[in-house]
Amino acid sequence: MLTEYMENTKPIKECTKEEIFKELLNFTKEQLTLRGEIENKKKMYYFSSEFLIGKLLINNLINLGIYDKINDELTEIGLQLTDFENFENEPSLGNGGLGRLASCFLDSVATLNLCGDGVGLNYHFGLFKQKFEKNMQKEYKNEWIENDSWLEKTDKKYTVKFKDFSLCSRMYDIKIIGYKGNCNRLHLFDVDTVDESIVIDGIEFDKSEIEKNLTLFLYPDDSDKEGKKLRIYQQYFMVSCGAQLIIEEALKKGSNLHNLKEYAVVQINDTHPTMIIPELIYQLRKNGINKTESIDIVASMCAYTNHTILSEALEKWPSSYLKEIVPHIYEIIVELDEYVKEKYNDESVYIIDENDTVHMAALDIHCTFSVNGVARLHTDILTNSELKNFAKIYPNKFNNKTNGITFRRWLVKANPRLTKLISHYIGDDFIVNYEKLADFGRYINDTHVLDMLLKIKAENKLELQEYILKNEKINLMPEGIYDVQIKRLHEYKRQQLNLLYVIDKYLKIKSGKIPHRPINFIFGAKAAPAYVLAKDIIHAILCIQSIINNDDEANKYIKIAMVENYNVTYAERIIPACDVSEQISLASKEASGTGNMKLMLNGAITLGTLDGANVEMAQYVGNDNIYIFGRKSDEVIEILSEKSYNPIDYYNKNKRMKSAVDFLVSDQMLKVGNRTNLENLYKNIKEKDNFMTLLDFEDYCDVKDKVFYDYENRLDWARKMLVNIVNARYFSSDASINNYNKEIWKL
Ligand code: 26V
Repeated sequence: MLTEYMENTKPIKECTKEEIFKELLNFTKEQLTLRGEIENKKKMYYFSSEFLIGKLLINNLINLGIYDKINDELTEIGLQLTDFENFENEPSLGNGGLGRLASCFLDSVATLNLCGDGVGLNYHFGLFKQKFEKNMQKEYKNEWIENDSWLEKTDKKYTVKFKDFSLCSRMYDIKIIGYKGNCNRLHLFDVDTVDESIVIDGIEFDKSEIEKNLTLFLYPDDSDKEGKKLRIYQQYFMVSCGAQLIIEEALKKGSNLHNLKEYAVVQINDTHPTMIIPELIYQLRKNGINKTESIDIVASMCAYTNHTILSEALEKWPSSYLKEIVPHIYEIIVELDEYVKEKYNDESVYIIDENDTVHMAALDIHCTFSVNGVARLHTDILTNSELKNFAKIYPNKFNNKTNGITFRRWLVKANPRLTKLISHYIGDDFIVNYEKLADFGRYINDTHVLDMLLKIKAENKLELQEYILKNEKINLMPEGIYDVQIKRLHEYKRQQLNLLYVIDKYLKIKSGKIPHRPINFIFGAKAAPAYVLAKDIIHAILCIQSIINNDDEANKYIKIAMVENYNVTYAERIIPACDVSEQISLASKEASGTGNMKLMLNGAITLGTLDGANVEMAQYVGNDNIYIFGRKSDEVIEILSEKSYNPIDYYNKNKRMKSAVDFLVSDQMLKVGNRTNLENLYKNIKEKDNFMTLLDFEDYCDVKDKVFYDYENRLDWARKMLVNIVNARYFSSDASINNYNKEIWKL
């Protein structure tokens, strides 16, 4: 196919790799245009400030169903598709789980042949690029847009009105192809006036020139007033473009707008796109629909997904900012708030509080027809505690939609070896029919299959060793265990707990107690640029990495690899090679997690707390196939409400823990690290420890030791792997999207 396509250019054998890549790109784009668009009277619009789509060439070829054909053609000239990964930049349009979820969902929506588009922003530098300098995280702009990218510039333009000026938008599209199916689109809005040259040092820029800076960065630092206002500008710009698109498309299909809900349903991904509600109301009124009807229409076509219970992460904007930037929208928010205040005599459900602060989640809950959490436990906590006063008012609105991941990227693309093995035994239907994966369970006592699972894992581990050696100059020990914690850096995710275990292990080795098998501790995490403690934790991990990896007495037994600029591409390499998956958040704090599901699908065994989707994972695989430790969510919620936790009590009681904590400010650490940062972390753990690391430390160490001990029974371990792989079928995003469609979108 490719060779034919290239007939008019140079013969493929005479081309450089770069030239072949360009041809591959154009060829794949052409194949995509040959596919039809998914059409339907009613369309779902997925509004999200993030879409972490990952590289697209291989993914698109897989979904086109021509990956093997093209790869075979390349093999004839001694190449393979994976040789071209490095030529493509990874789009930097997301931050973590929430953005990757949006992308898995778009893949599943298209694969299930549902009509649904994504709506977001085209950030030129997206999320920062992370570099490590002097054992510290440094942020740089992430230039991902190329001339030959997947972005299609369209002629669609809308005027977005702010108080003192208007901006003209430009829509870019990325095609989203379903597996062996047709296409939907991801619409990314931008302004032509954006000026990349105003970024001076790292990620610093003048926050006041909106027409120049609007779409430069995802989540610009909002620790100051200018930053907060810029976020409001971004959010309103996104939803206003999206609302105008929805109305235009509905009118074209024959809607009279009174019946808009028959043409469009909006899924609001967290609170960032919440202003879609007042904006749609505003647009409908502009089109002649009266006050109450416009509110009713919008509430009947919008649905909201909550992704966190952490109060500091729930968006609240001072009224004055909204008044200053989008007064016509603020006016509608006031109207909605008055309506709420009239009806309910309960301050906890007000949209605007007594400090004149607008609670975006409250606006969502009142003005949508569906509110969902992202895992069973998370939804229970929302309805029974965090949002219980809302749940009382609207018992039927609250529902659960457990997250999921697409098998196309996280198995077929990331782990071709495992995909081939499973396909060999049960055929390849499971790629789109997740229930079929159950058939692989039949091989639970087949020693050949179990051996193959171990062999594949070993090969994937070797590949990762080579990659990390090349990229990080760290030489992992592939005969050892790969223990992996990859996720955004946050205190509640407790990378510091993992780190304390590593320190403990190191101190043990120094005192002569060596592990029976080498262990590689692999970390990947970015910290928000203004989140000081998170950056201090990264600093501590990097310092320990430098101490241990350079200590010849210890580095035979343990190694640390904190990889630079962890992203989707890196995840695709680490996940298939992982033995032990660290999911160790403080119970009740991780809404769901999705990395846990990806690792499970690739045969990693979870070491985790009963938090988020781990709870459901544990129910499916049973106690023998997952390692659970730590306080349960209800205990944690109680301790938090009593305010009774004091870390120093635990520190004083446990010598092993004390030594590990004290090591953070030891001479050895101060030699490679910065005193201020290390002392800040040390003090925080001893005096505050907001997410109760020390409370769970002992149990964590004991269970983790048991994991490493059990790893030695290789056949038993392989059985655990198989049980995990088979049960990961419940976490296919196809399953989640089926539920969203049946219960919310009704397309
Ligand atoms: C954001 C922030 C920003 C300010 C500092 C504190 C903080 C804490 C948490 C967050 C998370 C915001 C929402 C989010 O990304 N939630 C993630 O959504 C995933 C997809 O549903 C889910 O798997 C993760 O558990 C959840 O943390």
